[in-house]
Amino acid sequence: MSMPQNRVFSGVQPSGSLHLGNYLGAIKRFVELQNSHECIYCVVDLHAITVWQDPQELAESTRHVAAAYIACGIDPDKHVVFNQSRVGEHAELAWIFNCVARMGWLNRMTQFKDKAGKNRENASVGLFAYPTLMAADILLYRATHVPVGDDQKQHLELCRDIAQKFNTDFAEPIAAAGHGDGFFPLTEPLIAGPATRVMSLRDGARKMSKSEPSEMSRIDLTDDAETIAKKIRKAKTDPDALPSETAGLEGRPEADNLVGIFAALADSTADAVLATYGGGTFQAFKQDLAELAVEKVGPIGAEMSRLNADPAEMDAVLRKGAERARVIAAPIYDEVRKIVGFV
Ligand code: AQP
Repeated sequence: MSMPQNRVFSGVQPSGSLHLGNYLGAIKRFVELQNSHECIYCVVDLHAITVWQDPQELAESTRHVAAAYIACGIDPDKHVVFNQSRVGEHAELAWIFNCVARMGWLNRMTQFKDKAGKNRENASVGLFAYPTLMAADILLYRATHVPVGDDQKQHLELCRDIAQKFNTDFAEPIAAAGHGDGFFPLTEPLIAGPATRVMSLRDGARKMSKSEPSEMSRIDLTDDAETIAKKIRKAKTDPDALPSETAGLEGRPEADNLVGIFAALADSTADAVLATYGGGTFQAFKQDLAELAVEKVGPIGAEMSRLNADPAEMDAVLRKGAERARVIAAPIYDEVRKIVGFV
């Protein structure tokens, strides 16, 4: 079994409505990578239940994320689209990684601290172990690249630490099985572009997030044109004019965020956006940003609504995708079993 050279894995949690941050930070990149890589895109329902999910809503959201993938341009016939819980090896490998990773490593994870908040004693064990399951998702396919938003950078570093420790701990059986350079790759994160961390429209210090109670804080991919325009119009800004260069965005998180969103939607750069809008008012800028967002997000939302009307079709896509995922995962996991010493 040779090491794959350019296999992409990534996932999105079915934990609520997908928003512009999920699109610009992750799914837009997923779409672009289809031309150059073998791609496996997962709806990570096992991750979603690390915080409480209503079972019926979880099932609906799982189909909705699959619909979002397809509506954004992922081709489930050419690449693999499936939901995590259908491939049992994700959880099995995660258990092995729970025994490889160290408590100290997980104790440093900032996402756990943010999500558990002050009530750490009451957080689920699953929320604490979230990053080991994420490492299992990626390494079960020996994926070489993972496109993610900036918030997942630390988890990707942990994934590399786990791969490295597994390769070292089991160096002898790995070499005996003919995997001279180590069994798991040191997977590269792909975090690039002007919108790797899209912030809340109401607070430039907070990440745009599905679980943020205020709907005005995010643009959902299913928002209609009027709602998108209203949210952008009401987005928090400061009283100054837009600067002409990116250095002038320092200390102005809300302006920085809107310029980054514009640049990402226009496939441009913050410098180019400021070359056009620098010195002008937010009012004119927001007007054009709203038009651009409606132009880019509107068709995705319309296609999602069409796909969401046929849940059986989404189930069929996910079922077929899981069968193809298992074909890749099963022989890799069989090797892991032998390496670890499971008979
Ligand atoms: N605000 C964001 N900016 C850029 N990228 C983002 N991502 C999420 N939010 C932003 C990226 O989207 C992918 C899927 O994320 P996820 O659903 O698996 O989990 P998350 O990062 O926890 O997203 P949310 O919206 O904040 O969900 P909740 O509120 O449920 O925790 C990832 O690649 C992520 O980086």
